[in-house]
Amino acid sequence: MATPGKSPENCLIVVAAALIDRDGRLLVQQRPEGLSMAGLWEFPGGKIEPGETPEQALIRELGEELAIDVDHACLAPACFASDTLGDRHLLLLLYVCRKWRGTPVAQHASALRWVRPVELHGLAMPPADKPLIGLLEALV
Ligand code: 9L3
Ligand code: MG
Repeated sequence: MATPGKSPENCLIVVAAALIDRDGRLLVQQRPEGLSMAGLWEFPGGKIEPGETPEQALIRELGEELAIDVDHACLAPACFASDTLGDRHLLLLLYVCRKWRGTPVAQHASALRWVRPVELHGLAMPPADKPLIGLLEALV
């Protein structure tokens, strides 16, 4: 039986992208003041809105957050991780993307950084993003 406050609807699905440039560096952005987890470095992305597929949501988020244009075919599902937010569960779905149009410019984040996978260990990241570092090191 479902426990109040612990139903599947309480699972928030968030999509994010590991943008990888030609030198094998990854893009992370710093969450701005006023948002939860302010100051932490995350893979860009966000919540899926009603009616969106995960890929549509990620393409929209990358346009809104970085002003880049990504084709659906350039998003490769890579790995996932989870976190607990109060009485909610967060499921983070990470896609790898090596091709986009435009140059990423922070639209909401307080800063962007291109880093080598090994450098991610030295950044303060949201709990859901941390387990993805090792997987990305193997992948890049
Ligand atoms: N979150 C964690 N890692 C990420 C992203 C994009 C998001 N790479 C978490 C932070 C918030 C929640 O997901 O708790 C929703 O994100 P947002 O809509 O506040 O960006
Ligand atoms: Mg976001």
